[in-house]
Amino acid sequence: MRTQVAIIGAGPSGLLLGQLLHKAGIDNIILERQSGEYVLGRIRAGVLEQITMDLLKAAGVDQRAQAEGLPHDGIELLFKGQRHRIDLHGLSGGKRVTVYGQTEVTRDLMEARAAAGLTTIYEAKDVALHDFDGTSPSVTYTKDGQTHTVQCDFIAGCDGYHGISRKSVPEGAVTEYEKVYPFGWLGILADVPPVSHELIYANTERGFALCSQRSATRSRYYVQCSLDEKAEDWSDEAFWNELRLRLDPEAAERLVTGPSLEKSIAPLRSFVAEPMRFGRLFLAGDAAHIVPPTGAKGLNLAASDVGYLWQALREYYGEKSSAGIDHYSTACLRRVWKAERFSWWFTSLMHRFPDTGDFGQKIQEAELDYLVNSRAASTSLAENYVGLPMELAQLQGL
Ligand code: RFL
Ligand code: PHB
Repeated sequence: MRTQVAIIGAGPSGLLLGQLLHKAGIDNIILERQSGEYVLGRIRAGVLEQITMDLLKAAGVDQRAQAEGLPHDGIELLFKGQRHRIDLHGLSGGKRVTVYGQTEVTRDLMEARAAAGLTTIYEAKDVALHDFDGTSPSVTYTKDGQTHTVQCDFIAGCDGYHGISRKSVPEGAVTEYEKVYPFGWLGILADVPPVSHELIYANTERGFALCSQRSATRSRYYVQCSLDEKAEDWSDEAFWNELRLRLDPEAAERLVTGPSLEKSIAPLRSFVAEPMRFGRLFLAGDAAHIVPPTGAKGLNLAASDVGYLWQALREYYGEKSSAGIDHYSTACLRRVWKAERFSWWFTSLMHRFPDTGDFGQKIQEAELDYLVNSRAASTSLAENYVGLPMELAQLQGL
C-alpha cells in the first residue's frame, strides 16, 4: 500500500487530521490498534474552544456540534461554600466555549471518514515505524495474522500517550518533561439533568469536585480521589454522597442522582516531549503532551497541533515549501507550554494536596478570593479558559 500521510491512531487527533488532509486533497490512511467501538466507548473531554470548533468546520464535520453543542459563556468557582461566576464571554472580548463530548466529536469524524470512503484499519497490531529520518518512511502492521507495509511521505503519530510513535524515536533525540500529581479524578456519567446550567469547579477541604454535563439530560461529575482507590469500590451512592458534601447547600439540594452509565478513575499528569518533529515523523496531541484535565485543554491542544500540521502539509504539497514543516514543532510547543502552565496552575489552585495541609488550603482560598474580585485576575483565567489565539491562515474567513 502507498499513501501520502500514514496516520497512527484514530482518536480525535488522527481522525481530524485525516479529514482536514482529505479536504485539502492529501491522501491518508489511519492505522488504529483498537476497534472502532472501543474508541467510541472512552468517555473523555467535554469542552471545546472556538478554535476547535473552527477546525471541525474546516473539516466539514461541525454540523452536529453546532446544532447540539451547548454554548457556555461562563463558569462558576466554588470555594468556602459559595459560588462565584467568571464571565468568560464578557472578560474575553466575546468568546465562549462549547460543551460537546469527545465521544460525539469522534463519532462525527468517523462517520465523515466512512462517508468519504477513506481507509481506516482498525485492530492493526504490532504497528512499527521505519526510516522516518530518510525520505521514504514506511509503517508495518499485522492484521489477521498477516504483515502489511504502508509506504508513505510522512508519518503522523497521533497515537496518544501510550502509543508507539514517540517510543520509536531514538533515545537522546527527545527530551521529556513530566509532573505527576498525587491524586486522580473519579468520574461518573449519568442520565440526570445537570445541577447547574454552567460548569462548577469546586475547591473544598474534602478535595476538588467538578460538575460538568453533556446535554440537558446527561451529566458528567468528578471528585478528586486518592491514587490507590479503585472505581469499582465506589458505589453510585457513595459517589453521590461525596459529591454532595463538596457542593454549596443550594447545589447540594438541587443535585439529581441516578444510576451511573460509566465510572472510572483518571490519574493526573503534566507531560511534554520536545521536539514534536523527527525528520518525517510528526507527533500530535497526547502522543506529545498531556495536561491534567482541570483546564479542559487536552483535546483542544490536540486540535491545534493538527491545525498546524494541516497547514504545514498543505504548504508542502501545494506550494512546495518546507517552511511550515520546519516550523511545526516550535509553533505547537509555544502554544502547548502556555496550556501546560494554565492547566498546572488551575490544578494547583483547585485541589487538596496531601503535603500542604491547612496552610495550603488557606493560601488557595486567598488566591480564589483575589481571582474572583480582581478584574485583571479573572480576565487572565477567562482568556486562557476560552483558548489562547492561534494564527492559522486557513481559518481566516471561515
Ligand atoms: P487519544 O484520544 O488517546 O487517541 C490515540 C489513539 O491511538 C491509538 N493507539 C494506537 N494505534 C495504533 N498503534 C498503536 N501502537 C497505538 N497506540 C495507541 C489509541 O487506541 C487511540 O485510539 O489521543 P488524541 O487523539 O491525541 O486525543 C487527545 C484527547 O483524547 C485528550 O487530550 C483529551 O481527552 C483530554 N481531556 C480533555 N481535553 C479537553 O480538551 N477538554 C476536556 O474537557 C477534557 N477532559 C480529558 C478530559 C481527558 C480525560 N482522561 C480520561 C484522561 C477528561 C478526562 C477524564
Ligand atoms: C468534562 O466534561 O469531562 C470536563 C469538563 C471540564 C473539564 C474537564 C472535563 O475541565
